[in-house]
Amino acid sequence: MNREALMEATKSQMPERRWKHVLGVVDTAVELADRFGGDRDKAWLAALLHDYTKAWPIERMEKIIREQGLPPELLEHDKELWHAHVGAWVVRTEHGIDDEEVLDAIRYHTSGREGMTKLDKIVCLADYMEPGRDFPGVNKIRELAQHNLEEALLAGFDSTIRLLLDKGKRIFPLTMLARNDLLLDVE
Ligand code: DGI
Ligand code: FE
Ligand code: FE
Ligand code: FE
Repeated sequence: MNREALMEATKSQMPERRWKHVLGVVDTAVELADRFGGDRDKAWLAALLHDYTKAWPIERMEKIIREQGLPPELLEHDKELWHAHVGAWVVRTEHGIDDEEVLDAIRYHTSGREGMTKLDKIVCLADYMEPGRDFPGVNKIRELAQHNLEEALLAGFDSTIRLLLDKGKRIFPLTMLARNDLLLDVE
């Protein structure tokens, strides 16, 4: 499938507002790949597909998690986490995406994980700081991202963890592992 067709297929999964976000993440991820020596083609592809199932009905995602052997503990955490794992499964199944690095970057773009690859970091950070994003601390993240991939991403996870604490929500263990791991990198 060529780039245009894959873009059309992705656009058709979501409302216009979400598609704008995806295009922002694509541009930002490619920019970050150039800045930090990442693979810009993989960054483009992973960013395009990162929110593929974000707008899908919860029941449709739950069914895939249960029936396709995705981590069952996802079901005990915020539903916001589901689309990342489900998305990786769907783009492999529906579009034959078989680049494991790209699939991992999609799969871990929300939670992060221990030992994030450069591509994981680029996609996750681009998701935090694309031009359409607006939340407390986003400008600080953009500033840090001028020079340091890890410091910027750490600031992103810190803001998410604070938000989850404030809302009294559970924190997915991979997010804590990702955050602790990044902290070792920046010290
Ligand atoms: O899909 P997007 O909205 O573009 O962004 P995302 O995939 O990074 O989802 C972020 C949301 O997930 C954010 O509102 C916080 C929520 N969330 C819920 N539980 C967790 C979590 N995010 C992380 N990193 N870890 C969690 O445990
Ligand atoms: Fe997402
Ligand atoms: Fe994210
Ligand atoms: Fe996103």
